[in-house]
Amino acid sequence: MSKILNWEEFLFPYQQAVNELVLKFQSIIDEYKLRGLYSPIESVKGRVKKSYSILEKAERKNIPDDMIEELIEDIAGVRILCQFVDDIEKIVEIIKSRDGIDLRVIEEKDYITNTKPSGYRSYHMIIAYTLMTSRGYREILAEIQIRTLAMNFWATAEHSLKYKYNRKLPEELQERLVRSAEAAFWLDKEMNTIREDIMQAQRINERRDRLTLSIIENLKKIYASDKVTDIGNIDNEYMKAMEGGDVFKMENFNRELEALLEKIEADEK
Ligand code: 0O2
Repeated sequence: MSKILNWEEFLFPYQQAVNELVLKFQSIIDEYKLRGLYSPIESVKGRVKKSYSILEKAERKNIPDDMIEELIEDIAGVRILCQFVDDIEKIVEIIKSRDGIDLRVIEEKDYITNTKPSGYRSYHMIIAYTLMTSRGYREILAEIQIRTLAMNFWATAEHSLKYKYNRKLPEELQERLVRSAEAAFWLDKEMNTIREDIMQAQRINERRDRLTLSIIENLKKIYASDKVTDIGNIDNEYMKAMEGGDVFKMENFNRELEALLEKIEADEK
């Protein structure tokens, strides 16, 4: 029988730590995007381990109840996904740059260089996160898992299968999983080699999205003005500028719209 009687209270700070960490990593993504830069972090999510899962791990590892907080490092868990293997190193640097500010890095486990026999690849960082509670500052252990989308696809599938087979996967399935982990890693390595091309394409797409929004906003303002008489001509120019999604043509058209808007504003004064 567990000595932890009030799980809600026990897990509360862990949930608070997960919420704060997810918010902080999400803000990093948002800031990169705002500055029109490529974000090494693709997405982030977190979870607090369920009480039954904590107890199962404690039993499996012979951890007494009063040592759970100290020895189970992944009660608070954050998972950071990235597109390319090279992004992992950058994310690790981002986390290390916060060392001594709002967290302490306790341990790093590189399961990419040291792939697990199962085929599992991921970079783990165990941190002590500083939490401000109603009773003052407190450090909470958390595990940050950093992996590519391909690594995550594999790990999620394997995790579900492990649950289905109660952690004892049939040998043939284990072998197939090891082979598919290698295939996923091959994909990661291939994508890494064409990283620059993919990133450039993504940057152009983002620029095109921002330009489209700006053109539509400018057109709205122009249409709302009673000073413009040749709307038909502007419509024609719009169709030509948007044809084929050429960013340079769109940029030129947007500059023309901005100049026209400036003239309208000057006339209205
Ligand atoms: P869950 O359900 O994800 O929370 P261990 O002895 O391996 O159980 P330890 O010593 O705390 O755990 O550390 P380790 O090996 O770094 O594993 C921590 C977590 O990494 C695991 O938590 C998994 O989330 C993930 N992980 C590690 N190995 C594998 C693997 O082979 N396959 C998959 N899919 N995930 C793995 P939990 O508590 O085991 O599970």
